[in-house]
Amino acid sequence: TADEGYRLWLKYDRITDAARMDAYQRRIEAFRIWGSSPTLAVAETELKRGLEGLLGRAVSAGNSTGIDSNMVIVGTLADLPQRYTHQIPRYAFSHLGPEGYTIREVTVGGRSSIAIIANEDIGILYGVFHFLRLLQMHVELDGIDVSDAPKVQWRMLNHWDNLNGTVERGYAGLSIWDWETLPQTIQQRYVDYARANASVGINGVALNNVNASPEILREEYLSKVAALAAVFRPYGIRVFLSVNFASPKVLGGLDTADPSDERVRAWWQAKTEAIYRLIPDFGGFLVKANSEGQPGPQDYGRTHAEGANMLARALDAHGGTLIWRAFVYEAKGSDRVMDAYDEFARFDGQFLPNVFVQTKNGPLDFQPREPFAPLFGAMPNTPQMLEFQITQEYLGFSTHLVYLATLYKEVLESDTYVGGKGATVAKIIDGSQQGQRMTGVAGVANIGNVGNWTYHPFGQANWYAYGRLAWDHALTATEIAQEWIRMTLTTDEVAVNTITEMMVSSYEHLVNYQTPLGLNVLSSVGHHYGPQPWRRAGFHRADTAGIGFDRTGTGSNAVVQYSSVLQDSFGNVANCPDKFLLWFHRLPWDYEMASGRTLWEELCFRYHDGVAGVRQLQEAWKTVRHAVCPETFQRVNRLLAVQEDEAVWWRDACLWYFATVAQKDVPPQYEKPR
Ligand code: GCW
Repeated sequence: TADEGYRLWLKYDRITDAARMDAYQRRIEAFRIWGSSPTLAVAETELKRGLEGLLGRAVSAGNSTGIDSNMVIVGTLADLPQRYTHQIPRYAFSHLGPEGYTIREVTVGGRSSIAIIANEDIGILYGVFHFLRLLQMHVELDGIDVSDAPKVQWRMLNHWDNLNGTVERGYAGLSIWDWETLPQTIQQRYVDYARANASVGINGVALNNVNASPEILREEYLSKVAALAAVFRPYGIRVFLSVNFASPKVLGGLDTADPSDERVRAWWQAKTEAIYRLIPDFGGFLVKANSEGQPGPQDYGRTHAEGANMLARALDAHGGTLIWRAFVYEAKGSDRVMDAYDEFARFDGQFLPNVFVQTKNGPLDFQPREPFAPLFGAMPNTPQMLEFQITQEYLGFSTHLVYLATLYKEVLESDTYVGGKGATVAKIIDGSQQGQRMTGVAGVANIGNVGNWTYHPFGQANWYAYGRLAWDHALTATEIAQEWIRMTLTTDEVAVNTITEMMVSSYEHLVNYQTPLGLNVLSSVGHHYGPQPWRRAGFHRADTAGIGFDRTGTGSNAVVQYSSVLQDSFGNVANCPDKFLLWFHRLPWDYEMASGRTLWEELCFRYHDGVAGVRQLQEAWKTVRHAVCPETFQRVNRLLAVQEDEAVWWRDACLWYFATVAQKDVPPQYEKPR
């Protein structure tokens, strides 16, 4: 169909499985929502649209006929009549919090219905999306009893969208924000964006690039921002803005942006007040300061903490939140991966309570694979927001099929060993390990204004999976893939399994054909598209003697930023996992690997294996042709061909280059570089 892809995972196409359809038809005659609010109104619209689409008939928002049979009953604990809720113990609701919900069978006078119940209206909306997901996945409804609530408070998308419509590191067209026609023109796309986000529980969005234009704080832009905030509000989504630290100079005509200057403080206070007059539930500011040329407090001899606290104070008066990024590498020493920790760990406990420090998952920069950033665990008195990248800056742009849930899970499940075993990054982030009360996760968005939002049809899965994991980090990559496939592509069992296998294996293929064994930043300088290892010697350190970055005591000693247990494993070549080997160690080409191969042979093997993996994806995709829509089939098919071509390009460029440096030959069992 023409809109193939635009509807994302919210297609609600008529169910074709006859038995399933029959069961659902009998169970769902009508629905009824108690209470009224803008959020309940969008919940009702969604439920009606979903049910009518899936069941293929009109479904009335029944005035209760008095016969409570085969209904979908929806409402908050406060709004619903007692007859639906009295059977449910009150404690079942206490742990649901403001955003959680329960979906269960309720029986009144011997007649059974399904109830979606929450404490607050937003929980109802999330419950409705969950219910529709169950139907899309053909889940049995008899005896249903699910309860769910988010593990993390802020589940954010960060857009790196510029005001001129371009998107930094965006590969899906231009920005979806049409600043020119806002605030008057509200595009349907803004609404559908909010629906998609709410369907996975995303509740905060930073609209503009962290390399922030001061212009965003001009009044004309703020009225546009307010118009978007009004669209998102019923969906439980609050708007944040990235701000430029030098705004008081650029916009305010001051001669300084020094955070200790009274005029600067007053300027931010007044600006913040003006924002809250327009947007009473404004989320707050996101700041990239003293990083990659951006202005910041250090320009005036002040610290990150002083800069952040100045803005946090202005926001605090209105209940706002300040998110300060830890992505800094104006390398004091010779190893940039150490900088964020060196710069930030010492400020633990010095930030005001409404400040998040936002830290990328790894200590370098969104590489295909990095160990987790050692700041996680190292700031027990500071709320830390974990920043993932959904846009595939270093993972094949929007032309490679790479399912990122695998990467996200690897990070979330990494044990920091801070304060003992089991202190995973997930537990640091959700506050359960160190007791932070504010908690959050951010993902750098991969969407743009192309018809299907993400360009690669499987890019949608990364948006989806990010949202699902932000809500519940205990979900597995496999189950999330299956949800997404069933909702988006097909419910054919064999095809679902094939595509799941494709998705779950895809990440390792990319790591292998781009940066195996802990290598990183072999990509082209600037745009980061394709390989350019010959300009990346500072990262891989290859020469005739060997390859890898020594981060042990004989090198930069970055490994000391990790807990002692990890120092023993990462820092010890015999214990270091292969996947991080060359991240932490510099080794001779003939170093013998656990596989029995030499390091050089292992590199050849991995690059070869990565390409072979992409060819497996191509083969597997061919087998699901009958089960997915023809347009999507062709599109993915073509993209896989590009991916295969580029995987070969990566392998050949890297192996040719390393072979030259190492003065080695590629063993005959592996394909020779072209
Ligand atoms: O990965 C790098 C990107 C920059 C980006 C920066 C950051 C927004 O190449 O484009 O700038 O990270 O995260 O600040």
